[in-house]
Amino acid sequence: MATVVLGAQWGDEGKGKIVDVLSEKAQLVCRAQGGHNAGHTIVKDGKTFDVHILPSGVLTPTCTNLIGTGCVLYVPGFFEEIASLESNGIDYTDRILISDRCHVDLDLHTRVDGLEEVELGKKNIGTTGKGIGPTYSTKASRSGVRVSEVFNKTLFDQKLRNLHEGFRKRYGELLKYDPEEEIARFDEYRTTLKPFVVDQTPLISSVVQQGNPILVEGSQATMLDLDAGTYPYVTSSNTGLGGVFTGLHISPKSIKETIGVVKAYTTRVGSGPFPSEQLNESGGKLQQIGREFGVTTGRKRRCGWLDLVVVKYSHHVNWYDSINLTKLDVLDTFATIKVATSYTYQGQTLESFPADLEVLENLEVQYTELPGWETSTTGAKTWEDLPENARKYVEFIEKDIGVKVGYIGTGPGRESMIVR
Ligand code: 2SA
Ligand code: GDP
Ligand code: MG
Repeated sequence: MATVVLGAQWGDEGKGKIVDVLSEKAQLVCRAQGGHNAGHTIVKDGKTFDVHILPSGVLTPTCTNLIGTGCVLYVPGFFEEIASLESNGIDYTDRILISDRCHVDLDLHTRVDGLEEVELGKKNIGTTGKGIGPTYSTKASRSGVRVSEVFNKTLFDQKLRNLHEGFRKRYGELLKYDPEEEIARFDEYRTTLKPFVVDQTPLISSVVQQGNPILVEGSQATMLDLDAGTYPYVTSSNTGLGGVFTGLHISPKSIKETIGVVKAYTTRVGSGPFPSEQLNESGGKLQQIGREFGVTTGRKRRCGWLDLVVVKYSHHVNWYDSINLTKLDVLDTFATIKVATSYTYQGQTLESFPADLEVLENLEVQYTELPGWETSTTGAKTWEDLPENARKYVEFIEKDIGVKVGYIGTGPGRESMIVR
């Protein structure tokens, strides 16, 4: 049976932490979508680990970790992460697998990502610059390269030269890319990559048929989903529940629990609408106390109050069975805490999170003010450890969304978690 962990806002809610915690009970931890744009931080025994393409079960010795079909793989980045495991003395032998159907994120795609952003000028997406959009684009236009094709040198070289030719026609000299250099690099990866590559279908089906636990780790989040998110300010994969099925081919019937990870406030990195953003002292305080910096790019994350219109919308996209509310401790010093509870546009209350960017830019946000608790919750491990106003904050969220808050984060370490 599978447990699915999904980001409910604009990412960086703390998915890595709960996946690490839950991985102790999983046989297989799978990533279904995204690439090394993700940045999942795990704090274990006082040590901090960042993973990007590797699933967050890698630190759990009993866990096998799969980079599933719906992911895109940047091979040099994969080997860098493997090297970092080695330098930290983590034994990953036979525990890291890559689907042979993943698409390969090439340096060529990285170059194109940069050029697309430059072309957009002020309207740029604020991508991580990791080639994600161009890799999913070549996948959709059927000219991409799959991991299985890396092992057929003649085919791989030809496909890479063809891709280069297409982009050269589009960007000319600006491309500044030599396909032969990348081809030569892949001549070296070919043998080192091979042992990691599998056909995911028999692997997943045998784990499911034996009734063993699978944990699925979402990356990015609902509001960055290619279909459900704030398009075009999104990533290029389905970060919601749908991506789990296309990326891993598990049956909806085998999902036992879907956990939505919700930060106790909101952050966004990159451009695009963010109705509850606080470009003021409160936003600065959240950024500072929450140490809100991109794990992959180091960019400062934009910060604002918790937005329940967003979380409710995200619930209606993914249908959470429970919520993991994270970073509650970051709110410890606020005397009052605001929560966005509805939007109005041209005097009318909106029924749900709107699709239209024009509406998003011009809507008004209604907030409910709740009293803070002004007491430290850092490291709290039980519901009773929480001050009354913190419990009321959690209950307010539960009531508004209609989903139980089953897990509460009170610090970065895996032990700082309340399970209800
Ligand atoms: P891309 O690179 O094509 O996926 O960018 C498109 C948008 O998706 C956003 N995006 C992210 N948002 C939050 N966290 C992500 N991972 C890193 C982290 C981000 C970082 O964990 O901190 O280090 O900057 C992530 N990955 C993609 C991106 O900002 C664009 O808005
Ligand atoms: P992800 O992309 O959803 O995995 O989240 P990130 O790892 O990018 O960002 C979450 C950050 O918050 C990381 O630095 C975590 O170590 C940290 N974190 C996670 N949960 C908590 C929590 O409950 N409290 C605090 N203070 N930090 C947390
Ligand atoms: Mg992150």
